[in-house]
Amino acid sequence: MHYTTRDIRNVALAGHPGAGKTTLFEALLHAGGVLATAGSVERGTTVSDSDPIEKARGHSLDIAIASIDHAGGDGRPCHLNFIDTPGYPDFRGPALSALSAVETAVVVVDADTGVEHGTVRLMERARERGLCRAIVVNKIDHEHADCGRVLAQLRETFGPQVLPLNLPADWGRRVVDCFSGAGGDSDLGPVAEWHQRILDQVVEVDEAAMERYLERGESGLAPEALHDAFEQALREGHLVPVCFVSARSGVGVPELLRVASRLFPDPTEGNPPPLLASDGNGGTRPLPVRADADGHVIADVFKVVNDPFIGKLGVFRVYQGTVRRDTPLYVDDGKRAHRAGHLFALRGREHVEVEQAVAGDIAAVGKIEEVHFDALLHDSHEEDGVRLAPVAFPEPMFGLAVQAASRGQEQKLAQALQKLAEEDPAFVVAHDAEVNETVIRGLSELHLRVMLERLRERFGLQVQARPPRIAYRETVSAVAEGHHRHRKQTGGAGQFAEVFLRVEPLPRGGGFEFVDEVRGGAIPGQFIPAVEKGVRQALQAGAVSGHPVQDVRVVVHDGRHHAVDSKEVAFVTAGRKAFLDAVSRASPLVLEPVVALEAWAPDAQLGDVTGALAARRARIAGTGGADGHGTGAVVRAEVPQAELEGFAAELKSLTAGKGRYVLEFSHYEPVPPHVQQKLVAGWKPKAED
Ligand SMILES: Nc1nc2c(ncn2[C@@H]2O[C@H](COP(=O)(O)OP(=O)(O)O)[C@@H](O)[C@H]2O)c(=O)[nH]1
Ligand SMILES: [Mg+2]
Repeated sequence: MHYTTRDIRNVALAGHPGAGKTTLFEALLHAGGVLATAGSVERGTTVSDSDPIEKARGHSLDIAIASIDHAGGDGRPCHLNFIDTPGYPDFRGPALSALSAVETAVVVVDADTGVEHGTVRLMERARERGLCRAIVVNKIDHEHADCGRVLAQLRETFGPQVLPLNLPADWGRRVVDCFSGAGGDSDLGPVAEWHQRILDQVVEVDEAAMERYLERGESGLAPEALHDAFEQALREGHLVPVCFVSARSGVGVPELLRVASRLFPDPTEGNPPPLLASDGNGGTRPLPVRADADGHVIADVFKVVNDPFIGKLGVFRVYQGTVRRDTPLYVDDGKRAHRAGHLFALRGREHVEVEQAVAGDIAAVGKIEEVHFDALLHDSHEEDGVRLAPVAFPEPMFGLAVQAASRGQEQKLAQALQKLAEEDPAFVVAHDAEVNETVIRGLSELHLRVMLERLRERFGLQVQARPPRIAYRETVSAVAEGHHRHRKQTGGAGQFAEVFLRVEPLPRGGGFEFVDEVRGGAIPGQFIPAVEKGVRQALQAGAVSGHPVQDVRVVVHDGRHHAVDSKEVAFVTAGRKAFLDAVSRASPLVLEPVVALEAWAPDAQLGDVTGALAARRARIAGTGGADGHGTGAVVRAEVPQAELEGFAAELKSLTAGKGRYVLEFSHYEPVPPHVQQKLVAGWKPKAED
């Protein structure tokens, strides 16, 4: 079917785990004629949860994309790209990247459990990203569903701009339109009342429409004027429409599809994408882009898939222009253009070859090695330096040091880890050169466990894993002077250098500054870099406990040299030792990484979990019955990373396996004195001259 930019809708399904996103995705594909029958999560037959590990676990770990071609309003075609996202915060890397590729986020809420912490978190992330938001209340067939209560709760939580487009009727056996229609009764009272409310809300954004509406009532509103006001209200968050469905029985699903085609924004109607261009001075400026199919190509890769048959696929969203098979594509600021050759539309794990992707569409391209998550694809050097504003991903802190279980597989392991890291922006692989150790980091123990399962499943690799070293740092907490005179006589030529310097603490995150205040050539200019080099050596190797020193300023202010014996190497040594001397007087501190942790546990075990965290030097930031329906409470805490060893197992045993947690980097903080003593005593600096 031929479609244009105006016919496209990009919609991400987001929400708390278990709300029914994957089931709804399946039901939409069925209602849209893509699937003859809808699969089920329980039987492992859905398009979205098609990965063997997802099937085994019964929930989504990654995003899935599929499109539906559907007759929209007025006989126009409609091309809907739906993205199903995982709800668990452990897998929020891929979920957040999906939000950067769509105009509309549909937050799915369970009619039984109501608003949950995942609901609130994702509504917030979608708002931050400038997306149009809609809410789908799912499971209206559920025996405990209480649609009236859930709607009230949604309006209480997110504001009175949350208003239904349709209403459940006959106790969830059908839905009635309350936006275009005004007659009849529903499970939530007379349809006319809700109709009035949503119309009032929509016309509020448009003064002219408002006036006509007040004068002549609804008949004063031309359909186009109402449509435009509706889009504006969505864009501004002045309206968050609600639809009711049962993904399981299919009630309300065709209606939702119709709402998406008729009322969700097309790529020209959503808020403009946050594209940035370089301003020529190392900074960036906003780049206004229109979803114009005839413009230069600007597309952003928001997902990388390593397909066993096709190889590496870059899934991209086109913001401007049209990508054809023979379009030359530059990746970021690369010099050489690539020809796509083949373009694909996605349906879960399957790919269908397509001719082109117009502005606003989502498609995939294979066989371009340079493609990576967040790569910008463009067809002209004029767009060099353009980027999509980065998504604020959490910095992963749950680490494991890994090693191939059998010898000779190191190379294969490195490549496999590289591939996994490409697919998930919250999974990183680092090499700790000092101890020659490969460290993987993710958001939780579960996150990494799934990655290890993937290594086994997809690459046939077994690994040994253990906790990695803690990335301690050192700093100083006072200003102090340091001095060193280096003199060495070996046979004929000697070495001489003398350095006076001062160290000063910088605020946390201040890094390192080096200042030259030497007057009158006491240290000749050409030797200053040597002094800095020596200081940097000590910075790297550590001064008191063997960990890199940070957040210090070093001011070199005096010294002495010798016309013949002063050499670069002499000043390197003098600089290093003067620095160590200064640090030893500057009340040095060992810093440790502190993580922000969020743990979920059944209400009854909340106290035990809080206690277990407190015993690990945690500062509890807050606790709460997160969803208020007895399905779990949440604890937020700041905990030194070093104290978290074994916490996964402890949480599991305290909560009979029901507890979960995720963590991300928060900040560095001094260790308690007894820990510092231990770390300092345990360090043996390498013997040096
Ligand atoms: N009763 C009922 N159960 C549903 C409905 N939609 C989903 N479920 C069930 O809710 C559970 C979670 O569904 P799933 O689609 O995996 O949720 P997700 O985590 O949001 O993707 C599964 O057991 C589904 O069968 C519905 O409309 N009605
Ligand atoms: Mg799911």
